[in-house]
Amino acid sequence: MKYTNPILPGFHPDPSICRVGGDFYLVTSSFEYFPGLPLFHSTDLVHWEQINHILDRDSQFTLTTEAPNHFGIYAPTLRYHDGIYYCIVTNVGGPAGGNFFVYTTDPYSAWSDPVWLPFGGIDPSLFFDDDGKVYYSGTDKNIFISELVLSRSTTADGSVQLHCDHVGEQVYAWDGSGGNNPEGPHLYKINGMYYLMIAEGGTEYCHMVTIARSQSVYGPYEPCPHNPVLTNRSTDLPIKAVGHADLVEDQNGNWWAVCLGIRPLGYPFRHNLGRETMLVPVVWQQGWPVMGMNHDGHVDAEIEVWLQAKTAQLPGAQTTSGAPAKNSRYIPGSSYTDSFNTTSMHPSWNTIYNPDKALYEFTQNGLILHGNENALSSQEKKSLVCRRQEHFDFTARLTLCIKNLPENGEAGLAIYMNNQHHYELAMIRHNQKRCLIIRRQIGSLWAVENTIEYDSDTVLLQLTGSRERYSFAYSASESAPLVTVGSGETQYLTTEAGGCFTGNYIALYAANTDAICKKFVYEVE
Ligand code: 6LW
Repeated sequence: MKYTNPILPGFHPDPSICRVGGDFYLVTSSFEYFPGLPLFHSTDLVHWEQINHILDRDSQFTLTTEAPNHFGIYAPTLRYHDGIYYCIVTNVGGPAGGNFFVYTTDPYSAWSDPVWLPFGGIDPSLFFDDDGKVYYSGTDKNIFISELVLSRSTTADGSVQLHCDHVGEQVYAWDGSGGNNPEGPHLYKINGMYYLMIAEGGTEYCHMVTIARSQSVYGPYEPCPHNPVLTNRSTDLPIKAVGHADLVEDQNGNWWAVCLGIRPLGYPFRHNLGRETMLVPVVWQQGWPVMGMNHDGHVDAEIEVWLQAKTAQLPGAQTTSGAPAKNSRYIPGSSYTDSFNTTSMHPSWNTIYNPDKALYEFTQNGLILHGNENALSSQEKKSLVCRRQEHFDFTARLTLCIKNLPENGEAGLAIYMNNQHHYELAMIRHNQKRCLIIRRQIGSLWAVENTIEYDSDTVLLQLTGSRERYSFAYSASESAPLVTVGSGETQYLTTEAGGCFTGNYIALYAANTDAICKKFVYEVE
């Protein structure tokens, strides 16, 4: 089997995976973006489809506006046990923060409201032991394990409800191999041994995965003699900063790890696509996992593996979900056109924070952005609908219509890292005139770099990305010629220049005016 990494391009960090029969499910962190926790399905581990968001309503979570790119929904773990799918996660920051899990019997449908757990820290994980006991592992400066006593009840309509009746003592089990920031633990039982796999080195260029094993769940844990079992630090490989992994065994007995990694623009390292999801083959030798195509503990961009012969049947073996098709799935990394003619939001779109319904309206005649007074630079709730930048090279086109544009009203198409780092092509009204402008903000520096008078209420705005530049152009209609307006360096909209845990988004936005988005196209070669 041959495949390329990433398997989920663009901002998809902290992947967690589980298998149910012939179906794999995978979830990634979402930070301040809403809905939270995109959920993916695959039958071959390489081709994924986004089927849902696990957190899709206010009763499940409230995102804080405190720290863009730093806070919100961190590092979930996805597990399946005895007919129930569990996703455990942390909402970081704000009064509604903390650790909780949600669950469902059908991953294609709505997930439950949260069951809150009284633990501090981040990166929670669940482990279901074969004696019926359930354990929580998490990161609170170091890695701890605690027992959870869960119970089930059934409501009058037959749906399952879960409760946490008791939590055990927090036992600090292993603090890793000496790297900074031991975090992201996952606990497994494999061939009768408990394995505790964690990330170390911070989610930067020294990131790594280490593992330890024990005969008892609370330890003592014996570190693997060849730790780190996965890292790309100090290599020339194009994928960097690999870590935060989760293991899965396919239905044919082959093992795999999903992990995060980044693809820098070039040297010196800067990355704009966020932390992406990678897939690595794993074999077991002397009771320890050996990862990577060449058994060297590295993640390659192109991987060819010779699987056990029986794996020929892997794609689509037996599907257990039998779930009804949803009309709005998304294949990550695909070209995509939205004609905005339905009243629901396609799963590739996000808002920032829990949406204020007064700011967006999905109608059959277009997406109406009701811009409030908060412009792009505000970290408060604003009228902004966005989707991940998944490729270095792409073209995005937005057909936008503003009927009545008040003085200082504006709407447009932006490449957006956060409220302090974005470039945009916008229609504005300034000194009683309608204009198109290019504005760039890099930290506390900002400038309007080009202004063109434009006397029509409809415009097509185009954004083109490359490793070097983000470039903007416009035209009066789809058939009219494009006019180049300007461009800015890609490297200033990178995590290293001013971001944190997230990647760049392509954003449609409005401030101080109503604007109708008629059509959006994301095109990759
Ligand atoms: C996450 C931690 C990590 O909680 O980054 O790479 C943090 N690993 O485990 C944010 O995604």
